[in-house]
Amino acid sequence: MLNADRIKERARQLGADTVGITRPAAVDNPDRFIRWLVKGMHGEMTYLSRHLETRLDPNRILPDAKSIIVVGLNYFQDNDGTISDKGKYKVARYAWGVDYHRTIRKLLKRLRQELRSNAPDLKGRICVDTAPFMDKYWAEKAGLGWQGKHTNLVSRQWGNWLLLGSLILNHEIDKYDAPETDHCGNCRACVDACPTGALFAEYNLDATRCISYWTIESKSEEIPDFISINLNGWVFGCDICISVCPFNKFQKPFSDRSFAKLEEVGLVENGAVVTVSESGFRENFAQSPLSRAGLKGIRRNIRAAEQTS
Ligand code: B12
Ligand code: SF4
Ligand code: SF4
Repeated sequence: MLNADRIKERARQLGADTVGITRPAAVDNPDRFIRWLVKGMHGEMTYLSRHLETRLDPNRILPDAKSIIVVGLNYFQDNDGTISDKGKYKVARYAWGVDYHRTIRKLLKRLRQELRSNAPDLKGRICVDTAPFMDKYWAEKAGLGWQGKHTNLVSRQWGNWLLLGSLILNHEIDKYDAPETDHCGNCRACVDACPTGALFAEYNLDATRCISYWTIESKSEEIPDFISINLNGWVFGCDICISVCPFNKFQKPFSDRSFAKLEEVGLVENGAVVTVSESGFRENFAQSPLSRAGLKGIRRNIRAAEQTS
């Protein structure tokens, strides 16, 4: 049987800041997710409605799944780096460095490879956003934190700055972690701080009202007025609800260098990116999460932020 302590130690050596292990099972309260979809709160993110049964049961991702190892990587950094923090426009922190999908996938691939060398029949599926898998839900089950009222995972050790990835295995592990409990209490700082009302109720987010959705995911030609007037400089993602959380008193700077702010991010913060060519953008931002919106999307967002600045 695989040894939990050894797995955790190795995952930490490979770059994880926090690790937990849980058993797979069907997701509790699947109705919440289904209701959210039925109400159309996913907007253009139609991929969320595909493979619904798989998203609600990891055994459909890996038949005979026995364990889920969840890692969290801390990406926090202050605005005091060498690169401009006086830009006109704001980029969400998770997008300052190299795309975390690559970093976390690489870590989990290495871990899987090492586990396989001791257990040749081991099968493992890696999930970092791309699989139909609920990253925050499983991270809570594995004890990394809890889903706060802004719906993201909050950690008592790291605050709100963890990015998540999971490895589903067909092997038992000798110890499983207890889920973390909710520590939000009476606080509702995140809900009150959301400028667009996207957090329309505690633990409920309507993506179609969220700045992060409009500036990253939407392919719409223009940003609607009810979002533009609230951008306040945000042109890629939004960190408002996760920044105001009191559990950020535990935040500390990242240790994985891939999260260090890339110089190109300055081009977006000062607006100079609008003059860059398509090929220049592709080249400069190839490793960056900003490539998800594309140059067209970033220009659209800057136009919208400009209108109201
Ligand atoms: C789609 C998506 C988005 C969408 C929708 C966000 C959302 N909250 O669902 C948009 C584009 C808006 C978005 C934004 C962001 N995202 Co995003 N996103 C995802 C993605 C791909 C899927 C999430 C999902 O399934 N949403 C569907 C909804 C229905 O699920 P849910 O939030 O779990 O909702 C549940 C709760 O509300 C709960 N619920 C309802 N009522 C109640 C009541 C109680 C009491 C409780 C406890 C729960 C509860 O039930 C719902 C259904 O299960 C995940 C990766 C993944 N595959 O999991 C990353 C992910 C959630 N995103 C991430 C990040 C970093 C962000 C941003 C911070 C980026 C930014 N700075 O702009 C913002 C945060 C905005 C916010 N407040 O959530 C990280 C979060 C890490 C963390 N620490 O939690 C993830 C996990 C990616 C990763 N692998 O690290 N994202
Ligand atoms: S990311 Fe911004 S717009 Fe979206 S819920 Fe949080 S505060 Fe509101
Ligand atoms: S700001 Fe308050 S309510 Fe929101 S997640 Fe943090 S502790 Fe919970």
